[in-house]
Amino acid sequence: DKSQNWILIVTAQTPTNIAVIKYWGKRDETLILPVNDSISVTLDPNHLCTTTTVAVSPSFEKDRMWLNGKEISLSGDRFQSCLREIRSRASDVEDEEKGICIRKQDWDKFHVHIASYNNFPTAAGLASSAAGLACLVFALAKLMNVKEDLGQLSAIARQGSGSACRSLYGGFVKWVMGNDASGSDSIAVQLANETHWDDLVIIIAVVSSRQKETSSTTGMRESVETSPLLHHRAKEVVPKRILQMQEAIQNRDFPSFARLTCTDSNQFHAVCLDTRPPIFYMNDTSHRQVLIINCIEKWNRSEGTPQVAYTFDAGPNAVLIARNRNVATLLLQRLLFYFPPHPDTELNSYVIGDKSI
Ligand code: 2P0
Repeated sequence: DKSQNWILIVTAQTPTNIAVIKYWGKRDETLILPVNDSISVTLDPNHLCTTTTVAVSPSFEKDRMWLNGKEISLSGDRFQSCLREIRSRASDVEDEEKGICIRKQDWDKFHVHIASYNNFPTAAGLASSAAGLACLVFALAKLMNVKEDLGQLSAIARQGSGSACRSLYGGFVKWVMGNDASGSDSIAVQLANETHWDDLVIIIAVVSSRQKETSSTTGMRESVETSPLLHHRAKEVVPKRILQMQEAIQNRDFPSFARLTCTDSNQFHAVCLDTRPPIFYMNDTSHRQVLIINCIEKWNRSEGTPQVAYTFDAGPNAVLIARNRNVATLLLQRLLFYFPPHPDTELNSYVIGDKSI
């Protein structure tokens, strides 16, 4: 049957992002609405990113997805929410040459195939849902000719994974928590684009490639339920910090940026420790993390002004942000001194933002 014989394909690429003011805790688990605003920096797309190809064809019998070449289930609520939200906003798609015409109301009758690849080793413990879900939503939106702007798409990506909403923009991005119960105002906004502060060099030190023991979703649920510090943080601390961070980014004020980034990472881990039972994201390799934190704290004090910021997510890997290329070179030298290359060592460095270092 000739009318079955076409396929429409879209490919998109999305980098991951690193929070400098952390998201930790939801007020609505289904819609993924956070208890506080967060701010992140989106990495250079040449480094840690996801590439996703989505296709539609009348010959596809069901929705299917492959991750790094292996088929995975699409039955989860979060995937289904994203697919449903995108489908409901689809527009007409016509391609006269190929004889393709899909009417807006007919998108429900078509199935999609999705193939997603991460360009970084999944085993390195850096696999992040952020890039993946953002890329999926963006590629599907293009395929189905969704007219919504990036902010509205970010509200859909958010329902796939909270931090994913921030990966739709480059540069510095704020995820506004919003007030509305529907989540329509819980969206990402770009604070500054990728050229605004391009002196910064981000180095990710892979301290351990082990999978984390507590998933972020479970961890933050337990923190919301049991940590008094989380509620104090969300209400009293983060709102002020968000304003200060926005100002630091606007003014490219590295000392303030570094102080806020390090303090917020430490408070996020303090919330984890304040959770019952406590969550130790820095536990299994804590001596290395303490070494890295001490090394940077000492260095920053000895220079009289911060040179490097550190931040740790829900895993042991260190994300280090150097104020410029020269500092990044010195930082790599110091990292290599403390963690000399050895077949047994797990420390590798990914240099983001400047391939030549
Ligand atoms: C962040 N993290 O702001 C924080 C800092 C980890 C520590 O966002 O349940 O994978 O899918 O919304 O987005 C990790 O949480 O959790 C995260 P869900 P997500 O980057």
